[in-house]
Amino acid sequence: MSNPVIGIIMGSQSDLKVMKEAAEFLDEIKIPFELTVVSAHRTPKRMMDYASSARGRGLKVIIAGAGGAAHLPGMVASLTSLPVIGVPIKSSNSIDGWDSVLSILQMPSGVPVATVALNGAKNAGILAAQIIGVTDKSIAKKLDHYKASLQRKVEESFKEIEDKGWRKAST
Ligand code: RP5
Repeated sequence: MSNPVIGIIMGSQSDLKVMKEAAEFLDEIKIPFELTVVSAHRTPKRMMDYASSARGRGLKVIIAGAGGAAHLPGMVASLTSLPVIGVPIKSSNSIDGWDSVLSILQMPSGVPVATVALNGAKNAGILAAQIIGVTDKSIAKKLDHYKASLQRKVEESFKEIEDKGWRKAST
């Protein structure tokens, strides 16, 4: 795999501090991706071109992040049949983040966006990798290792607490 199979887009460069977590995960697991800024409001034609050419360019999943009146993920989902994962971002124009969450989450029937938590770009990267892993065994294996590492971390944390003399749970 060397051509990008995942597209990471965001409404503004100011979203990069959050969206880079998706890119970092994909780098870690070695899935090729492309990353750029596409604004639904400021560059609508670019958004339409990006979404409508995505499948033809070999992309399999799109991760789209936006804040405030976060229309990018939903509009991109309306223009492609690729799965779109939406990342609501608490941006400078967000009231409290709920505006971004609801703008991405509350899609009309027929046009789904898989919405992750506020600023949840890492989970978007993991979910995109899991979608690729449905048909790519080597990616699926790496994800199994990743999940096992999460389990190990929790096991280490409770052993550390118990070693400090806190009472052991019965399970
Ligand atoms: C949204 O407006 C962007 O996705 C960003 O989260 C927010 C603020 O953009 P800037 O004013 O920082 O460019 O469209």
